[in-house]
Amino acid sequence: MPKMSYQHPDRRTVLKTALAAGGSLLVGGCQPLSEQPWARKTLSSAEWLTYRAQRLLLSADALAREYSEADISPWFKPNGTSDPSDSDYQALARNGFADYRLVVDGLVEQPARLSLRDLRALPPRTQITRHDCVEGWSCIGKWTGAPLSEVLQIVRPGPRARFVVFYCADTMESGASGDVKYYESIDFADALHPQTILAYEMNGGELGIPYGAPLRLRVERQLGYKMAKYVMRIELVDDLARLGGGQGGYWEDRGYEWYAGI
Ligand SMILES: Nc1nc2c(c(=O)[nH]1)N[C@H]1C(S)=C(S)[C@@H](COP(=O)(O)O)O[C@H]1N2
Ligand SMILES: [Mo]
Repeated sequence: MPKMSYQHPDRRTVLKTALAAGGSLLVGGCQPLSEQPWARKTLSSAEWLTYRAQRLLLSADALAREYSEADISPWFKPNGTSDPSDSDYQALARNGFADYRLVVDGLVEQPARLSLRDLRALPPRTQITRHDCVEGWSCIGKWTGAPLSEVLQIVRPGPRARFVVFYCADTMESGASGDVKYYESIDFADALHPQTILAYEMNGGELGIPYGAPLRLRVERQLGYKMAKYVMRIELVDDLARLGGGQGGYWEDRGYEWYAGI
C-alpha cells in the first residue's frame, strides 16, 4: 500500500466503516476502493457518500500534499531535455504549437486527436505541488491542466486497457537502431487519480519549453522522471513488454523503478 501523505483525526472511523463493509483494506490495492464490488453492495447511500469522501485516506487515492502560493519556488530547475532539437518539435514550437495535436489511441473505443484548445475546454485543475527528482532536489510549482481522467473519458478505454503510455517529442539518444525518444507509463490507479493532469500552464503562465511545452504530465505521487514532458501521444495498452526495453519507461529501462512512489 502506498504511503499516506497525511493522517486524519477521523481515520479510526474510516477504518471502522471500511471494515464494517466486510472487506480487507489491503485487498485490491491497484483498484480504487470505490470500484470494489463489496463497497457498493454493502453500504447505504449515506454511508457511501462518507466512504467516498474518506477513501482518499485509505489507499491508492491518497492526495499528494498541496502547497500555498507563497511556497512556490522562485526558480524551478528544468531537468533532462530542456529544448528538444527534433525538427518536428521545432516546427510546432515556431508556430506557437497551433498545429499541435495530442494523439490518444490504442485500446480505446474512440481514438482522438486533441488540440490545445480542445484540452483547455475540459474542466481544468490547478495544484501547487512539490516535484522531487531522483537526483535529490525538489521544487514547488503551480500546475494547471486537463485531468487525465477527462481525456480518458473522451476516448473510452476498452476492457483490456491496463496501462497508459506517454510518447514524447524529445530524442534522448541516437543509435544504430534509430532514435530513442522519451517514454513513460502509469497504471489506471494513477491515471484516474484527481491530481494526475496534462498540464499546459505553470505558475499561472503558459508552460515554457524547458518545462515540457505544450503539454506535460503531472503525476504527483511519484518521482520527477514519471512526469513526461513534450507529450505527443498517449496509448492505452494491456502490457508494457513491447514498450522500449519492457520496463515501462526510458529511465526504467536504464534501472529506475517503474513505481516511483514518494
Ligand atoms: N520528455 C521528457 N520528459 C521528462 C524528462 C526528459 O528528459 N524528457 N526528464 C524527467 C526528469 S528526470 C525530471 S526530474 C522532470 C523534470 O521536469 P522539469 O524540467 O519541469 O523540472 O521531467 C521528467 N520528464
Ligand atoms: Mo528527475
